[in-house]
Amino acid sequence: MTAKSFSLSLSFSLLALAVPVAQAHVTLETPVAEAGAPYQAVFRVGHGCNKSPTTAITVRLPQGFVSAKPLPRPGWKLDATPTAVTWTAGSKEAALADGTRADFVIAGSTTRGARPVWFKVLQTCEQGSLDWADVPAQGTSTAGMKTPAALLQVMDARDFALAKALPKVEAAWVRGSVPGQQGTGGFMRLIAREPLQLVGAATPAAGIAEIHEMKMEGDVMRMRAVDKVDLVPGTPFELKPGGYHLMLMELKQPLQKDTLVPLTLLFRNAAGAQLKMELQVPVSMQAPGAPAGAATEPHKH
Ligand SMILES: [Cu+2]
Repeated sequence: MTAKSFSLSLSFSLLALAVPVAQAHVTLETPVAEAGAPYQAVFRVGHGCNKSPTTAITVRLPQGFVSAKPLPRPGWKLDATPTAVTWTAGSKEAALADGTRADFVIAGSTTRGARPVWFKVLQTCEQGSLDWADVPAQGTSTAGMKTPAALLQVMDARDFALAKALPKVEAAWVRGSVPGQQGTGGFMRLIAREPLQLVGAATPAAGIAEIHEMKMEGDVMRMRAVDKVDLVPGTPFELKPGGYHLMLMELKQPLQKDTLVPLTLLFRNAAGAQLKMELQVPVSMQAPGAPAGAATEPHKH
């Protein structure tokens, strides 16, 4: 077998991985795991309940995740039963202010067999609570759900190896659009773990999704479609207004602020295998973390 035919046979392997990006949700730091292997569940909490500080986190332990050993958190009380783990802030000072990112960790193992495992997480705040417990009737898309459970994709060894190759996604957003607007942009930071190429994008929200590059040529800003961009391991690649971006055209309807848009990214690895990553990207009028009211360049096509 020649090297070429080897890479061709690999090019048909396709992996879909859903990665939630919405910042307000309770998510798993690493949403993929190998079946029948140790897995450290790191629950990431970044927001309170409507700005109210978080005072307790309860994780219901799902089937498919065993030998759970929660890690204590300084200043918080830990209660563990065979079915749930609760951390409770020991004082007002220990409570998590809205916008403070914190991790709650449970070491354990996955059981055998590839499947989605949903962790339901109750977030209790000084005022109110949020129960991150919505699970789709089928599939793994949490699009449109207000309080989705945290999803862990448990996969066999081969798929897991591919999934680990997918880049990390940070600060993803799609710019909202108004009625009649044909196109908009998608932005994020991609951090590759191994050499990869971003080779395409797709979304049910738009007829066409392309990778675009924006560049000054003399005094003129020009935009053109590119068929691939190289991602260098460890070097953040920015898709941002005024630079490389995802262009969504033939929008099927206006994209409303604070909704989620399903977005699929296609990558190719060094062996020629195609990897597919499915994201739920928040719609916003500005980059996440930008000061309120900060003017970002309108995306013109
Ligand atoms: Cu564009």
